[in-house]
Amino acid sequence: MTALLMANRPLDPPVPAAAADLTLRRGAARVLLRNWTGASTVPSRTLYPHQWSWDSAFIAIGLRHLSPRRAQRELETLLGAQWDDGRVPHIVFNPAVPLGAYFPSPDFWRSSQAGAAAGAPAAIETSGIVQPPVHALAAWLVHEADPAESARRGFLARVYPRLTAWHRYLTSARDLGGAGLAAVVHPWEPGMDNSPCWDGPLARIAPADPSSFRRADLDHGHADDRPTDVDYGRYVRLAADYRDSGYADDGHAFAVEDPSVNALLIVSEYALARIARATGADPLVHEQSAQRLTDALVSRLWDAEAGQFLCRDLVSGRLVQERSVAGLVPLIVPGLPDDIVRSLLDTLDGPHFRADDTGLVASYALTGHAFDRTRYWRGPAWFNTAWLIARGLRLYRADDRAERLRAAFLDTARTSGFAEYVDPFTGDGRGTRDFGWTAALTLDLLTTPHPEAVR
Ligand code: 9WN
Repeated sequence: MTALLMANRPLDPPVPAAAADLTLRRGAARVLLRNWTGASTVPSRTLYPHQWSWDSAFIAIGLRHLSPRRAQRELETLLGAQWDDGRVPHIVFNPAVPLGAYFPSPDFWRSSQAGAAAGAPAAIETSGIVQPPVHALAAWLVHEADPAESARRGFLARVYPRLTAWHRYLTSARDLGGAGLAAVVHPWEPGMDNSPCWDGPLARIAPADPSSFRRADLDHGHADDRPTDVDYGRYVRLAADYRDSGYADDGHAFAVEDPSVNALLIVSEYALARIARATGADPLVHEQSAQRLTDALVSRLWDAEAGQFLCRDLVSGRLVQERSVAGLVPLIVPGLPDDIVRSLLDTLDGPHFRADDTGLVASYALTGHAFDRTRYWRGPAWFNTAWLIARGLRLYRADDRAERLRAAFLDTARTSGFAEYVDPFTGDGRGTRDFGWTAALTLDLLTTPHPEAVR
């Protein structure tokens, strides 16, 4: 080749889109295969070496494209650790993992003993708190990936009673505000652990003595990406108090109605209606419950002035004046009034959330007083919330916007090595890498670019 021709050749020939997608798909599949433990998938081999509840739901949604059977198993393993009162624990511990690998460990939660009155399993150790109910949605999507295999294994018929009991727990024992919405009683429950939304409600909680526990997260995560020691002390205090009450759902010092948790509950109720119809049960009861929850979500948590949903602190009775991505997630809820949808779309693309350089959605307002571009849930962009918002955009026919978010998601998942979360301005990976739901939802967006809404 002549020097002239060499000089004209682009240094980095563009990789054709199809080839780039294939490489990304293979990378995502590799993460899911490596994180599989035989019965479920760990979010991260280092930072999170057990099974987490909402992670497993997102992971199953991706895993269904690799192995519908393994995706069913993922959900069945989680539901196998359900308590008799209906709660699905936020962590199911792997007994083969050393106690020091993650804190709080099984000897902290002591579920099989302290949770006995609430019906915790005797032979499996779990945490005693919960995470957002993405599971019925996941079960339906997993079923749809291979209805014949699902029918052969009786998948829907087996998970339906467990999912129904799970939702019943949330809408009864956790209706702490008395208006029909499910409340969370610990910042780990909504899955957005360190959100500034909790700063006010948490300020009332006295931190546990720092010498009474040892954080394992700092062995693998960077201190700047993780919660502060004082916040950790408060998490520990709340969890210990809950445990010492026998995991009873009264007298909570921290109780919040979160819009994202309730939006996911609504979407999962609609999924449960589909599951009911497919198994010969009554879908109506779930559809009515979804509609009641939607009314309560709008009347209790919509803030027209903010142009988004807010959290309600049940101890003070007031809305928490902090803008979190949790307030945009309800875009996935079918049947919202038009003016609310328009406002949500404006807020999504307004100064608070629009991270132009990456095209992703910040976890907390870029303009907020507590914004922090690296510390988790206080600003960084996450992939599960982007996936949810992209679904909401499709639901409300904002297809171009959904496509841009999808493209930004895939690009950043690739460049960040399937990071847990990223700096919203640069897309630089933060937290851990080869993170389960980032890989799983990548596979899902590559395989089902135009998802149908579940209603
Ligand atoms: C506590 C596992 C979990 C996610 C949460 C995320 C983080 C745990 C932690 O990791 O929380 O549950 O130790 O920080 O905030 O959403 O489910 O991936």
